[in-house]
Amino acid sequence: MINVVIFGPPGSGKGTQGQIIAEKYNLEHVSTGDLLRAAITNNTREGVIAKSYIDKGELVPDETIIDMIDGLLEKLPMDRGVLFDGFPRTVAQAEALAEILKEHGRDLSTMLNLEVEEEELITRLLKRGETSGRSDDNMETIKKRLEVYNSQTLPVMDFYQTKGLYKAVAGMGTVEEIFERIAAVLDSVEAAK
Ligand code: B4P
Repeated sequence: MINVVIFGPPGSGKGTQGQIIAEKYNLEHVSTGDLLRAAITNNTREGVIAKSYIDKGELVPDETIIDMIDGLLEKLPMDRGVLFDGFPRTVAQAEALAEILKEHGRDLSTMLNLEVEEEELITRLLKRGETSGRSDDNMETIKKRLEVYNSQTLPVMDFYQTKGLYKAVAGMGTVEEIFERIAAVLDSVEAAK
């Protein structure tokens, strides 16, 4: 059983690859972005908090995110691995994840970083914005999300590099080509277990 973090800037394909990985490796797909958007649709307490941050391209406060993940892990079957998509996004979240996994008798197998050029990220997100209806897929908010990624999320890479869990994956190309690269990493991680 493997537990995996899929990491990368906005538009790097975390959600796209996350769905495929979860299906092929039989993992629970936990996307904080999807959970927050569902909370907004359902107008829950978390949703009301999250909306004001997401609309501005800012990160939702760590406490809200960590509580959400902690509560969710309680409910997941112990015989299945988990794929974390869009989480952790700060070093505080990465530290909390390590604690939460330990409490639940799990450990992290690897962190996959999707590497994509910034110009391509903007192109992908603007294209999605034409049809997604997402309040954060517009030029102004995309620029803010990229700034926030560079200042608050990039340090998470060092956190996992130090722990020996970091794997870089080239995130340019077709969805299928990128998945093949991811599968090569995950197969070797599984084989080493
Ligand atoms: P997310 O939903 O995680 O949004 P994202 O970073 O933009 O990634 P997403 O998964 O949507 O896009 P993807 O790269 O798959 O978060 C949204 C907001 O929620 C954040 O800004 C923040 O405010 C908040 N939030 C979420 N998690 C949080 C946390 N842990 N802490 C604090 N706040 C949090 O793909 C983008 C597009 O590229 C898609 O349209 C896809 O079709 C396309 N694409 C994918 N692969 C492609 C390829 N190979 N070629 C061409 N296009 C491709």
